[in-house]
Amino acid sequence: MNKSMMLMLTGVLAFGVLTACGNPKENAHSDGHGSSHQTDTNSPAATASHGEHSGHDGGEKSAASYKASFSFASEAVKGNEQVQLSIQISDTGGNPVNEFELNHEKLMHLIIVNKDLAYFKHIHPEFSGNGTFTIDTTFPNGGEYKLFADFVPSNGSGTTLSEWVKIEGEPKAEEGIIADTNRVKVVYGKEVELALSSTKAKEETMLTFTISDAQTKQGISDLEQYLGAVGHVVILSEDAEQYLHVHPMDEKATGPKAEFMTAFPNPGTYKIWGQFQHQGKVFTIPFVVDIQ
Ligand SMILES: [Cu+2]
Repeated sequence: MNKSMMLMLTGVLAFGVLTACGNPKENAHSDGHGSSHQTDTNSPAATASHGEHSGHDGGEKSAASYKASFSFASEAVKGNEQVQLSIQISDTGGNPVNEFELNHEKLMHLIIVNKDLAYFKHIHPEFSGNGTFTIDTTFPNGGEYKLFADFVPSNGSGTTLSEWVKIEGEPKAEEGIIADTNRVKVVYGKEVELALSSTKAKEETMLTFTISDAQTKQGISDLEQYLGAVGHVVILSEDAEQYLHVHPMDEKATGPKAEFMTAFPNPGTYKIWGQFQHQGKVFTIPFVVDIQ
C-alpha cells in the first residue's frame, strides 16, 4: 500500500448507533441537561444521548448506521504543516448525509488526540455539501493521531465515528498516561479542582469541576457560555477506544462549580478534558483518573 492510499483512509467505519435514554436517575434531574454520549470505537458504537437534544427523549428512532470517510487534501501530511481535512458522512446505503442537527451550536465537533493523549484539540469543521465537512488544521508533530467526528444526523441521534491517522515526521517522545495523585491543577491563572463522586466503572459518577482564581483563591462565578453551555467534557480511555462527550447538568451554570454526570464503561485509566470559557478565553484542563 503506498502512502497516498494510506492517507485516503476511506472509512470502513460502519457503526450501529444505539440510543438509550433509560437512565431514570439521570433523567430525573429537573434541568434535563445532564447528558453524555459514549462510543466504544472498538465494536459497534453505543451512543447514548440523554435528554439534551430536543426530541430525543422518549420515542427513540431505531438503530441506524453511518460511515465517516476521513481524507486529506495533500498526499503526505507532515507534522507542523497546515492541511485540509475532509470528513464525509454517508448512510448505510452509501449516500451522503446532508441533514444534521445543531448540537451545541455546531453541526460537527471534531476531537483530535495523539497516541499518548498528551495532545488534545477540539475544533469545528464546516459543512461544505455532499455529506462533507472540511477544516484546515495542523498536527504538531509526526505520529499517530485519532480523530473523532461527533455529530447528530437529523433523523438519528448522537453519533461519533473515529479513525486513526498517521502523520509524517518526527514523533514527540511519548509521555505515560498516569493518574493524577492530586486533582487540583493550575492552568491559565485558574485553579481547577476535579472531584468524582465515584471511581467505579459502570456506576454513575458526578464530575464536579471547581474553578477559582489561582492567585486570590476566590471562586470564579462568571464563567461564560462556551458552545452553549458552562463547559464541555471529553473523556477517553487510555487506548482511545472509549469516547465520552459529557454535557453539564446545568448548562446555564456560571461557576465556580460545573457538574457533569457520566459513567465510565470499564475499569482502567481515563483522561478527562474539561473546557470552560472566562473573559473571552477558552481554557482546557486535563486530568487523568484510575477507575476500578
Ligand atoms: Cu465542539
